[in-house]
Amino acid sequence: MIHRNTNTDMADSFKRDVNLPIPEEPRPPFPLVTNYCDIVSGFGRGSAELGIPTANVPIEQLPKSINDLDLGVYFGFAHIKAIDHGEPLVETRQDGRTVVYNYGQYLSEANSDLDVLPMVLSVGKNPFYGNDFKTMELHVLHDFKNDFYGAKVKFNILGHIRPELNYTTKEALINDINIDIKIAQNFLSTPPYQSFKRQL
Ligand code: ADP
Ligand code: RBF
Ligand code: MG
Repeated sequence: MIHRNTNTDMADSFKRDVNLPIPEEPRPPFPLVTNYCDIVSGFGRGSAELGIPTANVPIEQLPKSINDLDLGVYFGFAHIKAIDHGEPLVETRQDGRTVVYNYGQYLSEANSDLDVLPMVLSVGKNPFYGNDFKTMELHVLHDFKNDFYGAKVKFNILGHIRPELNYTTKEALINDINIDIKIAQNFLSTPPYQSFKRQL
C-alpha cells in the first residue's frame, strides 16, 4: 500500500523522537493565517552562520492565535510582495554590520519569487543562541537571488512539526532544520495541503 504522508510512516531519514503526528489535512487550530507583515532584520545569524536565511517578522503584527502557539517548528505557505519606496534604508546592526532595506525591489516574477511558496517557520526563543525573547522566522523553500528586507509577507500555518529544542552544536541544529524542511515539503506537496495556497 502506498501511504507515504503520515509522520509515523515516513522515510527513515525523517524519523525522530521529537516528531509530532501530522494529519493528512490541516486540523484545528490550523489553518492560521496572517495579514501582510513587515520583514525586519534579526541578528543576521541565519544565513551567516547556519546557511539558512530566515525572514523575521515582528510578533506584534501577528494575530493572537499565532502568538499563543507553543514554541516550535511549523510549516505552511508564504506570499512575499515588494512595497513602493524611495531610497533604500541602511541600518547598522549591534555588531556593526549593515543591513540594506531594499523593500523587495529585486524580487523577480520570472524567478517565481512572487508565487505562493512553501516555508518552515520557527517560533522560538532560540535557546541555542541564549535569547530570552520570542522570534518568528520564516525560511522560505525557494532560491531567492537577493535579499528582501522591508518587503511584506503574508503566510499561513498548516501544521506543527516539533517543539523547539536546545542544541549543543550548530551542526545538530542544521541537521534538524534540514529534516524539518523535508517533512514540510512532503506534506505541503499533497493536494489537501496544496489547496491552502488559495488562502494567500
Ligand atoms: P536576519 O537575522 O537579519 O533575519 P538572516 O541571515 O536570517 O538575517 O537573513 C534573512 C534575510 O535573507 C531575509 O530577511 C530575506 O531578506 C533574505 N532571504 C534570502 N533567501 C531567503 C529565504 N529562502 N527565506 C527567507 N529569507 C531569505
Ligand atoms: N533554534 C533553536 O535554538 N532551536 C530550534 O529547535 C530551532 N529550530 C529551528 C527550525 C527552523 C525550521 C528554523 C528556520 C530555525 C530554527 N532555529 C532553532 C532558529 C535558529 O536558531 C535561527 O534561525 C537563528 O538563530 C537565526 O536567526
Ligand atoms: Mg532571520
